[in-house]
Amino acid sequence: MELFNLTGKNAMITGGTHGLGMAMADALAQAGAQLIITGTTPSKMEDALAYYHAKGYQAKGYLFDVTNETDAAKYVELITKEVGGIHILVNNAGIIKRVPAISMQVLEFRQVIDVDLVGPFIMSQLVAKQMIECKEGKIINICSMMSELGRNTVSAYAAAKGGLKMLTRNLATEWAKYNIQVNGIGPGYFATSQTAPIRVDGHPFNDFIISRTPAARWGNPEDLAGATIFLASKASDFVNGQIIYVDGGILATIGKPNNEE
Ligand code: GCO
Repeated sequence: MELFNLTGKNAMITGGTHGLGMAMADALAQAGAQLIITGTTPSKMEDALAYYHAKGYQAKGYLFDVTNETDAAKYVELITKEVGGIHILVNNAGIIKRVPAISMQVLEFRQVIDVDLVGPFIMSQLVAKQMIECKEGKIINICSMMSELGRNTVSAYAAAKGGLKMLTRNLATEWAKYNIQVNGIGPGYFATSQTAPIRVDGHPFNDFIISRTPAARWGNPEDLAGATIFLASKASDFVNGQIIYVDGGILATIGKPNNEE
């Protein structure tokens, strides 16, 4: 199990105050990592740190916007002084706007691209500078089914997550020689606040996802723990530019007719 031991490692999880980010942070802490949680909402950060500390985890929180390169640089420098080097970066912070492409405001489109794609670039570039110096590092970009597939109303999100998949491959190409492994996790459809609006009982999307997913259920955040620990640990030292889809089988199938078991 030494392969998966993260004791002594500092793991930064952007947007780690709730949802899948919190689940991945929890997994990394269980494997021994010290948590560095970023967020933008003071109340969410306060609640998240209370949760992490109640579980006995070492966790510090920093409130800044990952799309603001000046602020991000300032905080990465502060964190490095206060906590030490960042060994693991999980680019999880993201937003979604479900609006038909024909009526989406350009500003809305740009906002999604900024948070979901430019933010991970900013954070990866800042943290990679120190990873290059110590010749080791793990960057995990949180992609999506929409890195591979489109669907109505999520054009900006799909463009960002598709771009994040290719950013993952490109950073892996440029930084593997420094022993930095850059990979991604593509969650399928998970029961979180982000999907709550499309998960309500009777919502057509809820029934659709259950039928479209071979595992016939929504993912639970803890379903991401294994892939997260794997990509953050020595076990993935020769894995570069890969997206691990934790999706209950959605991407493996064209689906089945409604009346088929
Ligand atoms: C949606 C969902 C998806 C999921 C996830 C799938 O509106 O289609 O919110 O975006 O959250 O990204 O991988």
